[in-house]
Amino acid sequence: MENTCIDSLILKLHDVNAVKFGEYKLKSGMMTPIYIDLRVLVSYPSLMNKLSSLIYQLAQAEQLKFDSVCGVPYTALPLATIICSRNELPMLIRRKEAKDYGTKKMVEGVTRQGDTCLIIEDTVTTGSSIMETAEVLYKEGLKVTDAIVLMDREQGGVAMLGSEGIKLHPVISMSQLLSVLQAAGRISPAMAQSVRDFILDNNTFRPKAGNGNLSPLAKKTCKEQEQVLSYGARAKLSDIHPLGSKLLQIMEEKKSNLCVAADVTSCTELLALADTLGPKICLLKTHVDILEDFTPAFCNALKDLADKHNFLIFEDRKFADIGSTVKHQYEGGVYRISSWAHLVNAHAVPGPGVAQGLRAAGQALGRACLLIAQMSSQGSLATGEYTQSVLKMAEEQSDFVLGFICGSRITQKPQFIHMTPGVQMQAGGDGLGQQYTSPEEVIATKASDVIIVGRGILGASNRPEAAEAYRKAGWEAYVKRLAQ
Ligand code: 5BU
Repeated sequence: MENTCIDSLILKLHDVNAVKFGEYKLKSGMMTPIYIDLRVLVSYPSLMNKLSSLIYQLAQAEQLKFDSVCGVPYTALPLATIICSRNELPMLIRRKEAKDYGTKKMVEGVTRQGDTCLIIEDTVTTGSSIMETAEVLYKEGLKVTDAIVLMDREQGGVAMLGSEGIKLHPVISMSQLLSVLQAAGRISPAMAQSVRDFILDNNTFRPKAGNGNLSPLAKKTCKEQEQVLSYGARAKLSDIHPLGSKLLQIMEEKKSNLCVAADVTSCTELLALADTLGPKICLLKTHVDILEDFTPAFCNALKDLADKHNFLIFEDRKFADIGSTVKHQYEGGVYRISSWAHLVNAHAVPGPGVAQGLRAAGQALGRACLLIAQMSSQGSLATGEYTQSVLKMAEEQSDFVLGFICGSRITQKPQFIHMTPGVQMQAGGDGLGQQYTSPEEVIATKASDVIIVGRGILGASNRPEAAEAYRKAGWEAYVKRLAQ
């Protein structure tokens, strides 16, 4: 393909405002300094024809083999139509919504089991729109091996689709677009650099969680992608939540990334545990609803111990309702959780309203929450796309969400704190779905920040000794990761 031809088309795309620079919000909620909107193309037929030709030329140059072509609705639909009409290729149309009468088909056109369909897309960021279309085609018994995209934003789409067995062929890359516009004096070098920085910082591809949902980010990936900062350095970040900063300071000072899961059923035992293990932990996690003798006085006593030993309290309440209800559950009822727990956690299933409801009660008190991005239990449904959506939700509400419950680091943004349950020195499970990973694996390999340990310590004959062993193992793994 002639580069000069692509260069002039890039300038034309800029002329018709299909490429814009400024502050824009993407479908994912992410803010971007560059916006690519190819929907305007339908108003420029000659440009549309040229771009369609380029797409088809690329399919030929790459010697792609396919039986039909499907454009991702809606923007790529007319592109696919032009390509199919000009080259007399069978086309398929993917419906966005099934008809509520007649055949209820999701794909229009003739589909034959085992045929290969080439997907055409206008712009790719994460690759998820192509994946959605591929999944609809798979259900019809079709194969998808390749996809062509007009504009690749270079934010992880190629890698994500590659991991799903689809090779993505971009006609125009973000790097090429920026160099051409900069060379033509359409954008300043500073603007081009700020977009490049944005693209580098916002690579959306994470390797999929695998068996048991808590599979590691490969060591290499962690080291390549992450700028490993110490807990102390992260505590001083300008965009960190104040409570996150406090927790990281405590971790640094006490040389502890250990959170004890104080799963006992008596207040007296819990308070005794908090007093003896207090010096070794950064965080104490409670399940207040398993206490058989709960009284409001218990909360005050626990708060005093948190002050005495400098740890934070995390009530593992796992809120999962609409905003209005979780607000009541958080600040009211018998437990009045917001009055004593520094941190709580929530499932993202209800949508952003769950964090909004918690924020409404907790923000004025300086509280914060963690979102559950993955779970340690076998067969958990919190994986893949769900985990990615949790990450986006946290990014949009980082004034109240300071991190995640997860199996391995899900974002390289250092302001988010990652906490991992299901930790014991010995691998294995508890016979009820819990799956255990070692402190070393969780911190050094999976690049999480905090180990949450319950029965590994509670079940030991000498709890303080066991807590010290976990503190030491977690800290040594952190030091090892910093040195990697
Ligand atoms: P264990 O005794 O170390 O297995 O206790 C783990 C604690 O963490 C326990 O309180 C659970 O309720 C909690 N937990 C978990 O195990 N897995 C998860 O995914 C989440 C919480 Br979220």
